[in-house]
Amino acid sequence: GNRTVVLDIRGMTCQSCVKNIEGKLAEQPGVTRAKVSLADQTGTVDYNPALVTPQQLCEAISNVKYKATFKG
Ligand code: 9UX
Repeated sequence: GNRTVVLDIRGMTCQSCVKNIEGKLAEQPGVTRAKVSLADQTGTVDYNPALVTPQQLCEAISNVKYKATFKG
């Protein structure tokens, strides 16, 4: 079944950042839900572990502006 991971996302400064990252997460294989919080600097993602890993999700959204990590 699906799993949920909470990513720590550094570098978001506005709601457009939130929407950009939610869109990027949503287009990754196996992602069924992505909700990003500017206030918490997190992203909560439901995903199919047969199709994608939390590490891959972090790599998909990290760039010069944002840095995503996860615990575990
Ligand atoms: Mo908001 Mo985020 O103006 O890269 S979209 S800062």
